[in-house]
Amino acid sequence: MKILMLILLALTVACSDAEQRQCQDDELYDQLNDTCVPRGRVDNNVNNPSDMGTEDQNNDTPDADVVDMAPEDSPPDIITNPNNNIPDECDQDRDGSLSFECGGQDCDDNDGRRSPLLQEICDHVDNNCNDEINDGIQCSFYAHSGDTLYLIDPFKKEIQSVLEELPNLQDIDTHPDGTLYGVTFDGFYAYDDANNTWAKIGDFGIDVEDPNGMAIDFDGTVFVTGQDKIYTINRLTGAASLLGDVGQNFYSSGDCVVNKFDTLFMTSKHDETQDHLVQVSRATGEGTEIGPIGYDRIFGLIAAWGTLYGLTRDGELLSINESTGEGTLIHTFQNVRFFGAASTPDR
Ligand SMILES: [Ca+2]
Ligand SMILES: [Ca+2]
Ligand SMILES: [Ca+2]
Ligand SMILES: [Ca+2]
Repeated sequence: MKILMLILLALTVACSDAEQRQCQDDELYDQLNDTCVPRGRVDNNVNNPSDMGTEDQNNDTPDADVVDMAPEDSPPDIITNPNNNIPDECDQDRDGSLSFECGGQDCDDNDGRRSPLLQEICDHVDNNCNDEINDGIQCSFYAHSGDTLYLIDPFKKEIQSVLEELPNLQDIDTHPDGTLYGVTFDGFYAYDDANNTWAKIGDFGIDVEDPNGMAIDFDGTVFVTGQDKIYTINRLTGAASLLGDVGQNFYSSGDCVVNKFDTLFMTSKHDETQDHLVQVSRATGEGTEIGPIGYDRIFGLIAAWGTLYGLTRDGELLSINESTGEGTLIHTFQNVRFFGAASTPDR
């Protein structure tokens, strides 16, 4: 009995396939009425959406909607973007916004980062086509010298003084909740931005030699680098614990940082000619060389908007390649000696 049913089923499928292949190129197979119909008339004959799906699978023909929207008499030389049916020549960057030439409002049809449909983000361009770069958004990170807290905009290359009384901070960083924390030689601090003051949370409790770098990861774990060691800090009490030796003669030059992938980096001054970028295990503190940066005395590292920035004692702002360590000068701020800097909360 089972064998008989299988044979019948196979015959039915074979018969059905054979009938479908009989339709001409300009026809579609209408399964509901078991007949071939001219393209473009399928919708008139098929009322049940589920039947349309079956038909598509059995006939290997274009979707009925596509047939309706792209009739056969379309000019063959205009290619349409399958996502929005705008001719490619009118939307070269495929951001869904038409060029001026085609009557649209895309202020740059060769740049998908720019369109009146987009929101402004922190980068080097005017994303929303209103002729202003980064308007209406905050694109700055905190940095500090020995006595002044600054906001730095790396896109407009602007620096703004925020506070001029600091508790001898060696470095600062931002918790994912937005709170700014700092370390001095003798303890752990938090910035109270409502009152524009720094408050001490507590002492380290152990000897931490020359703590000159601090970073906070996405779990809120606070790391501090000092000489050839890395520590973690209890954020509620300030108490420090040794995580481990960084190893390989690495020696903290001035900062560590966690990027948006939670990778921990530090700068090392073991080479007298220049600082090196070192990746550090968040579990053991063990360091791995990434590469020479080409600049020395990098006292601030910042992860922000997907870029790793460095700030030097000579007022230089660098971008640092996370894969090679190579530093590129963005700008030199005059008369500023950077001691430390903080990443943005979302890195
Ligand atoms: Ca466009
Ligand atoms: Ca565009
Ligand atoms: Ca804009
Ligand atoms: Ca922008």
